[in-house]
Amino acid sequence: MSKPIYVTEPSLPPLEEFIPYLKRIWDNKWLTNNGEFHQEFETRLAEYLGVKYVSLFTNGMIALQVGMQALRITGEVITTPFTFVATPHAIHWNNCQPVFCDIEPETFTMDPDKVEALITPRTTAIMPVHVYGNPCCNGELKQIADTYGLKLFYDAAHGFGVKKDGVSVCNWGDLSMLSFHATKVFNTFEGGALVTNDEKMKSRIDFLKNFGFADEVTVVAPGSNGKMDEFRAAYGLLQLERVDGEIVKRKRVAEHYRQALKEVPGIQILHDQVGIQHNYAYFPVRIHAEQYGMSRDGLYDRLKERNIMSRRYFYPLCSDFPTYRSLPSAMPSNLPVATKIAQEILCLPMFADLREEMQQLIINEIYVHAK
Ligand code: T4K
Repeated sequence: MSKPIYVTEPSLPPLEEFIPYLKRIWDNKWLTNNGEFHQEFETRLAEYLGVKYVSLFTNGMIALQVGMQALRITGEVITTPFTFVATPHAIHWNNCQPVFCDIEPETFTMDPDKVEALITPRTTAIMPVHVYGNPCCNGELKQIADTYGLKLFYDAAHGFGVKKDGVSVCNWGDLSMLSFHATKVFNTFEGGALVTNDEKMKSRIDFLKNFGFADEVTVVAPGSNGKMDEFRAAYGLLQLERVDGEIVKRKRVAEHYRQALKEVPGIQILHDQVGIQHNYAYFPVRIHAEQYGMSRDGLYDRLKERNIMSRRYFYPLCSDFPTYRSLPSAMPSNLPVATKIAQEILCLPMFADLREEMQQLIINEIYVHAK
């Protein structure tokens, strides 16, 4: 059987380009704790994103956890069930309670019209997710956050390179978290970042990601250890030079899917939004079983038999996991849109080096099962 086609495949720079960076790390024997590559990567990333400050992290999950501490979030946090489980887990690890809000049917992001009804005296923050890189309705969410004095902390794990009207979505809210996991548009093997335009927030985050140390003998808060090491910071510098080209290649893959699948009954495709520079992080489609002739799970299984590993991100909904399902906001009747989309969604393989003949295999298999 041929090699599986996975939902994603990381892009790596040529190994020989990384060797000089490794040599330098070996020579300096400076491996972590705010080394030269770490400092340079933070600066270059802030320039790339058009933001004031970036704090690098060892992964996105720790960045989320530390970001909540930095913002002093307590009590209840309004979030989306249609996300990777890291989002509610970060809330849970901060001894807070996630309150699940339904999503919009077009973008799958938090529905701002449903937020106000979920606010209680215990609510201190809203944590929306730019799921698949689709930007949330920042204007409405910010207005609600401002009106009720809530923090707005974006899980922008999928949002690298996404811009609205030429401005990175990482400029939105009090804080944004990026993930640089191997499966992301921009990867540093594992990695992540918190992004802010507030200088004081940047230094608070930097204390908190280094055990709370402000200097050699002063611990200002019960911090964690979220630091990115020199290996990944150096690799990130190299990746930064390539990422725009990778996004262009992803766009080509997305356009080919859209063109090829547009006539298939029951396959609903997401289109680019006006004014948004997308990153094509994922290629989600909705399978409408009656029109298509097969359920989402049916197609998922058929593709798998052909060694095509699509994924049902984000099924089950986070609100259906044992830790969360007894919460009042987790009831499926409160989350009708998310519940429906979680049953219909399928992420097709999407990565920069998805060759045309591989993509054609996927498209053919989808056609074969159509009514
Ligand atoms: N918030 C959101 C909204 C997120 O989506 C995530 C992470 C986070 C927060 C937390 O950020 P991090 O702490 O991860 O930085 C993956 C990733 O592990 C996870 O990072 C990601 N979201 C989530 C959506 O997807 P899995 O369990 O689906 O990964 P896995 O190992 O099944 O990989 C998927 C496919 O990718 C594999 O079938 C093959 C391919 N692959 C994977 C890896 C790891 C490769 O080709 N090479 C690789 O090295 O969770």
